[in-house]
Amino acid sequence: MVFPKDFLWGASTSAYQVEGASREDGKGASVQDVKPIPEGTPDFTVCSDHYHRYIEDVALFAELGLNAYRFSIAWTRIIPDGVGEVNPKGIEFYTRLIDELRAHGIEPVVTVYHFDLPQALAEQGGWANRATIDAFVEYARVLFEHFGDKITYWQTINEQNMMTMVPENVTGGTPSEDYPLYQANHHMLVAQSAVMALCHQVLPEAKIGPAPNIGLAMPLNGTPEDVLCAQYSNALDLWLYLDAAVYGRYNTMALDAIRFAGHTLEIADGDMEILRSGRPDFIAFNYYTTSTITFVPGETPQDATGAIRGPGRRVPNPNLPTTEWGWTIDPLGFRTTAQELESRYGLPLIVTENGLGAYDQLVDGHVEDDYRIEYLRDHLTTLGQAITTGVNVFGYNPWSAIDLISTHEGFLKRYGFIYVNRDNESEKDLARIKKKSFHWYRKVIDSHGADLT
Ligand code: BGP
Repeated sequence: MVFPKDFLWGASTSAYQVEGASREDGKGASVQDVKPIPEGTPDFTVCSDHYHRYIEDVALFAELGLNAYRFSIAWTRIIPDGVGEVNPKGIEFYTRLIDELRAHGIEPVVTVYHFDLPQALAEQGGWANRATIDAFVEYARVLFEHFGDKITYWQTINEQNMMTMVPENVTGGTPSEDYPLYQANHHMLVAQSAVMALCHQVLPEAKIGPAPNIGLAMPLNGTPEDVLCAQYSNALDLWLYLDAAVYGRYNTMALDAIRFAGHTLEIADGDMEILRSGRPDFIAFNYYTTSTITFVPGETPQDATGAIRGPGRRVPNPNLPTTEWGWTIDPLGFRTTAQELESRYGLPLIVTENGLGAYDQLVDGHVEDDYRIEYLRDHLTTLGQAITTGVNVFGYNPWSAIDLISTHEGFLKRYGFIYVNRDNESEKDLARIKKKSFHWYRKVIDSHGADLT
């Protein structure tokens, strides 16, 4: 048997993309609710209406065979203004959702924060403001108090690296030119470590870890310059986040690239102690793709002596196909990435996202998403290979359990096993329809990963 006995066969969503009810029952606005919406896509008031239909959805997750469900809690449902009053209706909703999952034998795998910073905090500078560290720790404390006896697996922050690399994920709209990217990132790292330490202190049985987006960068050519640029890219975009979370230190190459590029980064007294105080029990990671890097003279950071001091340019990989949105498809890169994580950190791993966004078509009540089955099959195959070589992976949660809003395309770009009958123009009846991939994944789970056909 390739997959371990207690393997978590799950699927994934996030609060602001699936729930809707974005201004109901006392919920405050998050940066996602107020950001400019890409033309032709809906806002977040309805999404997949999971907030009102979670009972039906959880029943479908159980029918799919899931024994885990990875979702996020909306900070603004729990503490509408980011700090201060706790909203009882928010606590009630997640209590009901978690109880419903448990009643169906589904392990809740909870993300504390997935791109939906409270707008009230964003107005005070968001993560650029040190006060957000305390706000995050207090928010986590509320979650631990109310849900600690029901949850074993917590993830601190979804894709912190994608919030720093694409800052609109953290600030809502386009950040101002003087937004201190790496200062804000530093505050997030400190907050994350403080929350991991708090979790271990108040919930000794619980397990907690970070959830970055990890896909290795590789050199386009076999030139030493491309290799060095790819190494910088991995340091800056990946290892910065995990070295801080796991070892409580700044990755040297990342720090060099940050300082050489002239970013502000002030590390206050005591911050490194906090970083060292919080240790993860596992690494959760989202994997969609690898990247390919090349050295470009005049563009790649170089100092006066000509020494390279930062990453190169991301380019398409000529050896690999892409999705309809130009994302490179690299199943073997999934194995390489998992093995690299194992050799760098030696911690248990859980995949919290992996999947294919596509223009699914509902024809005569059916969605024949063979392309998604192929993508997931190829990735599960290489994940199995990684496990066979000794990598400790304890769960797989493809994105997404059910169709939900994609950041730039709304409902045009779908990922789910369950089709939601709506589009960008109309909410239609929001009916749930099982796609072909639903039946395929159920068979995979039933056979414990032995039957991927
Ligand atoms: C990840 C995010 C998810 C989800 C996914 C797919 O980066 O954690 O929230 O959005 O990517 O992205 P997209 O919908 O842009 O294709």
